[in-house]
Amino acid sequence: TQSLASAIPVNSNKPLEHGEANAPLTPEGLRAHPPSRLPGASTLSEENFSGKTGTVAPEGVNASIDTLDRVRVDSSGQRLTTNQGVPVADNQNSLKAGARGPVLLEDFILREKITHFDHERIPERIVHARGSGAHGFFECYEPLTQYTKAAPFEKAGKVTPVFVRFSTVAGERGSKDTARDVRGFAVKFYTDEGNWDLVGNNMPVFFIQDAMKFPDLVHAVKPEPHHQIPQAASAHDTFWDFVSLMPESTHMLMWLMSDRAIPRSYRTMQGFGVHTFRLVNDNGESFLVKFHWQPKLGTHSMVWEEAVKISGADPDFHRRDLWEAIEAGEYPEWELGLQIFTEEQAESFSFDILDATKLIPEELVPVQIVGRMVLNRNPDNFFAETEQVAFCAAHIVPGLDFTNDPLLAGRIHSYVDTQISRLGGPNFHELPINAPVAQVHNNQRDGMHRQAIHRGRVAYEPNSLAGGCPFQAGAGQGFASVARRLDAKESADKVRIKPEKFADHYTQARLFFESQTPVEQAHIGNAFRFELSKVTVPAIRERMVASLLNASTELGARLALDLGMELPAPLPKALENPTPPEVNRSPALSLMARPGDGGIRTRKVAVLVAPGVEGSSLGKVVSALVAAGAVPRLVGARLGTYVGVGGERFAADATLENSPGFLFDALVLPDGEEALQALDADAHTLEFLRAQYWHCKTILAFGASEALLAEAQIPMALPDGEADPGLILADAASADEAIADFVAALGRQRHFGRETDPPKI
Ligand code: HDD
Repeated sequence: TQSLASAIPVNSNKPLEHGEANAPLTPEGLRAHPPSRLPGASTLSEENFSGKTGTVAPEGVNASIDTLDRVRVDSSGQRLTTNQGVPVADNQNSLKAGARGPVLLEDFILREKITHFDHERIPERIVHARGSGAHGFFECYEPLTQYTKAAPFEKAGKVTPVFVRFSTVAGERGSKDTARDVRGFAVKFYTDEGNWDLVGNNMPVFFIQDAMKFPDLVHAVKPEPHHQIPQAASAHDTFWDFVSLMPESTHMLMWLMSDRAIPRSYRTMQGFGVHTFRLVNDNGESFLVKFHWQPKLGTHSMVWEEAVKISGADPDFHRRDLWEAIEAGEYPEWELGLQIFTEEQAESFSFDILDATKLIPEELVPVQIVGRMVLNRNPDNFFAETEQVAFCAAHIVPGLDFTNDPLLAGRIHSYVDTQISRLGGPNFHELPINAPVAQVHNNQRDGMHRQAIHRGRVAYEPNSLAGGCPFQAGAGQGFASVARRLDAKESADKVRIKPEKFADHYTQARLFFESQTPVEQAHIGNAFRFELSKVTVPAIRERMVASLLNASTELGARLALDLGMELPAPLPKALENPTPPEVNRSPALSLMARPGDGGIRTRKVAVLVAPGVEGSSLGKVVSALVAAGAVPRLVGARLGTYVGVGGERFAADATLENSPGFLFDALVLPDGEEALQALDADAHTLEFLRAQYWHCKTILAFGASEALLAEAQIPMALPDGEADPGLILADAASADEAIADFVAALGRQRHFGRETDPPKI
């Protein structure tokens, strides 16, 4: 990335927008960002190694950082002032009439401080309230000028700064990260032709086909209005009442009940633009497109039981994971893939590409990789950046355009509108995180919190008094909508109806279910069972199962059994004989289709320590993990140093109490008689061990610690009698080999062969 610095499309004249001819912002003046972290140091998010955290981007790869530098504040070495810059002598005591007398109205310092505090909160996002953001850049691999004139795709190696915010949907701002939910995947590209927001999700389809239903959907999934229960959960009556009456949501429900809804990390999930968009080239020709983000680490998820436990022990699990990875220089990376196709192709598909409840199987239109996105800098301030960032589906740039997707149409309106109440007025685009790197010139004026100081007396166009400026860019340079209607044969009468293929609600739900591995299908079934078992009204459960029978008789029958109901008749379908699909299975829809490279970078491993551990094998495993880029943590009954039998010293920085097993990807049990006695006497140890096993994680047991496995009733073989590839026993002689096996097993992430329903452990 370092070498990219010279290729940056930094907007060297952004300061000129404000008339700051001598401002320090020039391409040469790109600021260096000193690493916040010493090499080899811990990456705990609680620790700061420099005065300011979040400053690890390689020098100059992010042009948006420099415009933000104009507003960065660093108070080191500064005296305390009021908001008017008046130095404050005493920040401890209010101004009183006598030591025990009343506080005086005159105390403007107290009043300013309290008044500001009283107004510190802004409304949270109506959906996607809980999120985490990071800065980074997009780099184009090859010019895409054949398809689009959009600035980021102009030439190979072109770098466009981005800010990304990941989120859950239903929960409030302080809710847990690991809820079963869709994840938002919103990318703001600060292109040199203005900002482009690709406001996507980690699932390629949506619940509804028309924005008209969005408020209903959100009201149904949010906590129920009378008692505000449950928080960040879809497992309740109103959600299932609504979706069971909206068969168009069936496909999305399959995704939501799959492990996609409980990702292991934001870094291990795909992203999708969902709608069909358009690419437009210099000749005005347009192509249809779907956007895909593919994580370099592969796609990995949690298991439900684990997600539930993590939400108690570390509600910030995903936020922490993203922060720590970036601070450690393990920059998360995704490749951007495009499915590009023509209107003629679209017309031949068995489904309608304007229907956001449908995806385009990769077998039909392959995904073409066109670039990569790297997140390499944490925000300096959560509120100023992550909370105030305003993504808007309406924000597109020349070279892109919308289609007539009726869900997208509502979004084009909704996002700008919501920012006006959330961010307090129409000037939210001036907040530093939202300001484009491109210059802004128009005749819009005034409004709450206006920052720009416009010169001159002209605020209209056409004008002669300002030489006609700012002038229209013209269709060649400026944004011009594609004139073509998607379907020229359609009449343009005003109607409130849907196209016919929108009525096929089940074909792709079936496609998704049939494309999953047996393990994933079992998890989908378990998730439906869990959620529907929380529904208190039997008629809702029955209607939902009746609907699911249309997608999969196997799934429907299983659920009827699991929920203790008679098998209902399938729900009548809106379209009895839909066009047969092009494919019945699409293996790319399985999470297992993208395991990553088998590496273990950033995986967290708990290494249990106690007084008298057998130290040499532990030392070896820790070194091997560090060498492979994993993050071993020494976990003891208490913090501090433990001495091994050979005098080795191990400093535990986590405890059995503060870091329970389910927070880790793998576990190492030490050898050593005295140590094992101590671990055995602590009930946390067996809990730890059982969680690791239940959640299908890798366990390495040295020497006599095998006895702990037996005590925790951990089976040594899989239910089918095969050896458990995730359970590795080592004696002193075989330590090296066992460590290599352990690293390889950890690379496979989970050992689902252990699973039984109900779980035995
Ligand atoms: Fe939305 C936020 C994604 C449909 C209205 N949406 C929001 C965010 C994401 C999405 C990722 C959070 C952005 C951030 O991090 O700040 N939304 C989607 C996707 C959809 C979708 C992928 C379907 C394909 N959304 C959708 C519809 C509407 C909205 C149909 C309204 C008609 N969405 C909003 C909103 C939010 C929002 C109310 C809440 C806060 C915000 O915009 O800034 O305008």
